[in-house]
Amino acid sequence: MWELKYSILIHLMAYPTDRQIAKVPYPKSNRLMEQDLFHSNGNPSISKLTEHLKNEGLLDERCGLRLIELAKGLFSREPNMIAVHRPLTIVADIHGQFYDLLTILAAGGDPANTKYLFLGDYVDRGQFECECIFLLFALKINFPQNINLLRGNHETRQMTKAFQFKIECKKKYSSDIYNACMDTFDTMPVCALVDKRFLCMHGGISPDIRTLKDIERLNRFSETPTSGPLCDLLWCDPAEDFDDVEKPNQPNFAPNNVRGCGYFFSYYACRDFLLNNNLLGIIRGHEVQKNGVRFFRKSSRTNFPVLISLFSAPNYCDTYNNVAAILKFDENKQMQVIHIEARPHPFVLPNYENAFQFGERFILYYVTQLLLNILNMYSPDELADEDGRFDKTGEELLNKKRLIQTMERAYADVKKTNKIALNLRGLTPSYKAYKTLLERDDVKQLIAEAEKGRIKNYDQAIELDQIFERRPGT
Ligand SMILES: [Mn+2]
Repeated sequence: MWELKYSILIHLMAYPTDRQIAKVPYPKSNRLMEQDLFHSNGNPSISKLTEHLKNEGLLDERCGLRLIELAKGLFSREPNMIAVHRPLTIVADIHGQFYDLLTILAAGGDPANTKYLFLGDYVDRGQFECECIFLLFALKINFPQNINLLRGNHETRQMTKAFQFKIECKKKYSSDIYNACMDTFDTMPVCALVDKRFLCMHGGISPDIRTLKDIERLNRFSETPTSGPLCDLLWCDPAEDFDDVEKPNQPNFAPNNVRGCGYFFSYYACRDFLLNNNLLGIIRGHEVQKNGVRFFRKSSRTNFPVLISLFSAPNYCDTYNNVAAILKFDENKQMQVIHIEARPHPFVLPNYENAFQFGERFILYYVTQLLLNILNMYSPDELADEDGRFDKTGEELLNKKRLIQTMERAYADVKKTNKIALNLRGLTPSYKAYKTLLERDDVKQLIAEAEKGRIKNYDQAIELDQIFERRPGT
């Protein structure tokens, strides 16, 4: 009896009735338990998981770890280059945009009877990275033949630490969940061969990879190195003048100074690689596209684009205003582009802070402002002296005022950080990474723009965001 009353009390405390926006549902407060998620056959329930995650619910720690471990077992047994066949839906970068991933799965076909190939970059930038990982891993466990997940350049310790997957794991779960994810990322395959005609990877081709055998020979089971073929597959980009084949002296491979590692590859590098390996085209992700997809120059031999660049995160970083795309290959060798529009998602403060942590910086600033305004009602003479005589209390007040002035300057800075973080939305990585970047001229420009207001269009976003597309520390 007593217990029942107590639980009603908790219930009333947890759910106040006078909410500002009553139609917004409460996040799920219970953690999804192992026995509730997993069927008796050992597979997780996709519908239960999706419903729970969609409502911002978290998983019980053991439940999360079991999903990650089961997926790891499956990836570990796959070759470096997995063979996939039509019909097939190809999806590129997701970047923690869980609510858009749900749109993608609805548009791409039911995973129970549709083959999928994902080109990597499931985490970082967006704010629902754990949700993406749990759902994708659960799909892999249920339909291992249908769900193919390649590794992207963000599925590494270095990137998740500089961006925010590590922070998200620790805020929502624990270091154990983070470390288990990292060990699992180490096991993910890096390439896929579609119908023996299309080679797919996250970044691009490498000067160190001449044949498909070279891919099969790689040892992929480690943190992605900072150079070499494994790094290149995940990091390379097509050259800016890829389609301009008339341009003289184009190198096949040039160091990628935008990313700080990997290469820019040319049309000829791509064409030669395809020719040598009897392939029709390369399909890759890694770079945002305004309309979700870019078809590069066609080969005169095949009349088919040698390279297709795909991007599946709409309104990337809540800032780019881009439309995303997925590719559907049907039985009849037809390729269909499906565009994906961004959909609204729950609001999350930068670095997953709660309103009190975030608001504290504003409050500290306004409190010091208030105190200063009171002290400013008196001149320094008035504070230090009384009737022309030296006064100890006045001297102390003057010292306090100096201290508050220093505090006010510091709090003005952190208040500015708040404002910039809100204006930049998904563009800024963690505060920590952002602080070390503060001194750079291009970053100062970014911040000056962000102070003026929110980044509004695609061109502005892509220009300002370029610094964050680099490998950290390069
Ligand atoms: Mn990428």
